[in-house]
Amino acid sequence: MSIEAIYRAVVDGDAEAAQEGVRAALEAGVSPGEILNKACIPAMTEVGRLFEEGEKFVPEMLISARAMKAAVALLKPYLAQSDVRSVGRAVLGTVAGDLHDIGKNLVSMMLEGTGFEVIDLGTDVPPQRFVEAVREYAPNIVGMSALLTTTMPAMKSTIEALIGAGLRDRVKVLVGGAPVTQEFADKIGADGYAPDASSAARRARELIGAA
Ligand code: B1M
Repeated sequence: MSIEAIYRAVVDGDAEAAQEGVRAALEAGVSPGEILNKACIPAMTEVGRLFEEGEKFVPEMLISARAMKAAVALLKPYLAQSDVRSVGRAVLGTVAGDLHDIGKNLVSMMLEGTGFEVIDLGTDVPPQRFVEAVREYAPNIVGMSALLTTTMPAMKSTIEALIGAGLRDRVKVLVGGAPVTQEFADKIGADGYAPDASSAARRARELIGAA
C-alpha cells in the first residue's frame, strides 16, 4: 500500500481505506513520520485547497478530517512513544471559537513523545478555562492552537487573561497553527512559536531549558 493510496483515502474521506493503508505501510517498514508528513498532512492541505476552490464543502472537510484522525490514531503509539522521563507539564488547547483540532492533537502527541505530561483542554477553549487550568495543573507550558484568522486574537485575550490573573510569569506560552507566524507571536507577547508539531515539541523543551 503506497503513500499515495493513504493520501487519496484521506482526501476522499475514506477512513477505512486510510487505516488499511497505514497498517500496510507500517508493515512494509514505512516510518510513521513519513506516513504523516508525506500522506496525511499534504492530504489535508489538498482538502483545504479544494474547499477554497468550491470543489469541497464543510461536510466533506469533516469527513476527510475523520479519515485523517483514523489514520493518526494508528500512528499515535509510535509518535507518542517516549522513554524520556517527564520533563514538564503542558496545558494545550485550541482557542475560543475554533473547532480545528487535528494539528493540536499532533502537537499533543509530539509533546508526549518528547517527555511532556499533556493536559489537553480540547477545542473552543475560552481564556478563563486556560487560566483555571494553569491554577489547577501548574504547567510549565501553555500551548495554544488557532486555525482561523478570526480566532487568532483569542490567543492575545488568553495571554491578557493570564496577566490579569497574575499567572503570566509562571508559564511559557507557545503558539501555533496555520495562520500564526513568529511575528504574530512576538506581537501578542507569546514566548514561542512553532510552525509544526515536531518543532513545537522542540521549542517547548527549549522554553523550559530542557532542550
Ligand atoms: Co476549516 N478552515 N473551517 N474545517 N479547515 C481551514 C483552516 C481553512 C484554511 C480552509 C480554507 O479555506 N482553505 C479556512 C480558514 C480560513 C481563514 O481563517 N483564513 C477554514 C474555514 C473557513 C472553516 C470554517 C469557517 C468553514 C465554514 O463553516 N464555513 C469552519 C470554522 C469552524 C470553527 O472552527 N469555528 C471550518 C470547519 C472545519 C471542519 C470542522 C469541517 C474541519 C476541522 C475538523 C477538525 O479539526 N476536527 C476543517 C478542516 C479539516 C480544515 C482544513 C481543510 C484542514 C485543517 C487541518 O486539519 N490541517 C483547513 C485547510 C488547511 O489547513 N489547509 C481548514 C492538518 C493539520 C495537521 O495542520 O492544523 O495546520 P494544522 O496543524 C499543523 C501546524 O499548523 C502546527 O502543527 C500542526 C502539525 O504540523 N500547529 C501548531 C497547529 N497547532 C499548533 C500549536 C503549536 C505549534 C504548532 O503550539 C502550541
